[in-house]
Amino acid sequence: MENLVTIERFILENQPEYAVGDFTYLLYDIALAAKAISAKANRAGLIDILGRAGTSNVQGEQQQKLDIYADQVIRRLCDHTGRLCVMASEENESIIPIPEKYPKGRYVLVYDPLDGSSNIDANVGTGTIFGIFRCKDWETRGRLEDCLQPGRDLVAAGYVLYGTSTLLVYSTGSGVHGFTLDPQLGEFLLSHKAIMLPAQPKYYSVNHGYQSKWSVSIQKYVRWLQGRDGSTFGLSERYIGSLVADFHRNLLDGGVFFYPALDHKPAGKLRLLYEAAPLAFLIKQAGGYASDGERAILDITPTSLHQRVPLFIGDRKLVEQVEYFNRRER
Ligand code: AHM
Ligand code: MG
Repeated sequence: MENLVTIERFILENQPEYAVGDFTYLLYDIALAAKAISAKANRAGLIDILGRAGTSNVQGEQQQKLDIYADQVIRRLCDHTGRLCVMASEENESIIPIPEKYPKGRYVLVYDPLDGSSNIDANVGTGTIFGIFRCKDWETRGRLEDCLQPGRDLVAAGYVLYGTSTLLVYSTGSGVHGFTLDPQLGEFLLSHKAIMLPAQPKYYSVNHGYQSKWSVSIQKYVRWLQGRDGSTFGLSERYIGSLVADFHRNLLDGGVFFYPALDHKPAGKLRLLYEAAPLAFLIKQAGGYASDGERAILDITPTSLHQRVPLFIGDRKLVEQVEYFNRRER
């Protein structure tokens, strides 16, 4: 039997030198939040049934939406620990300050608490995405500027996939590592060490329903991915419509995921801070690349919290090819 390595032990043994203490515990906090969200997500249908059959209407209790629950769990596990100076979440219009009654820490947490939550009712996988920056100014309590940092300044990023099993994947800048939650032990165990993209990509992932809203260069790019117009590829298509699940599959099997600009959504749909930048950090660690179609996602400094960005992410040569098509059409 192989040695079992818990996420706690792995983080402790592999933490970067600067990260002794607070940073390590912050990753534990996120792992704990992931367990709580996973427990709730696994009971999503049941909770609804119990709520309807039981007391919720009579006592006036409202079942919380799972994405609101996920947001609150992360916030409450992280706001009082003295490890953070500020947080920002896709579910909150403004930054989430650390209350004055709690000590202020050195890190900034940005997160999408439950990405793809519209898929829950269909029992399709969802995910949490997170990124960690350093505070810009250690003297003051966190401000908006602390959150508006480019992806290249991330010190860690990761995601949790609530799928057939619950998986936490993260990087602190030295490889991408995955841990599967053993529901009986209640522990995340190392299951995917040092994940690298395979040399041969297999899939491209895009919502074809919007084809009529794509630019000319995206139309050409997709034909190229399909092996038409003289290209040598011929990739298969897979699209779940849940970013973490689509990203994770392509990370293991190789390929490219993209959510381009559309005629009616010129900046695409996905958010730079909570979705694109953390995943761009991870894909770089796995040997890949992420772009907005013209430049590296990691080089874009957000100007607002909920800024959207076109996203092309995965195998480097596939992502660079869309930059080439875009340049040619300009
Ligand atoms: P959300 O943050 O509101 O959950 O939206 C993001 C999700 C992603 O998980 C997924 O890649 C995308 O929306 C799918 O959008 P579409 O249905 O337009 O293809
Ligand atoms: Mg989202």
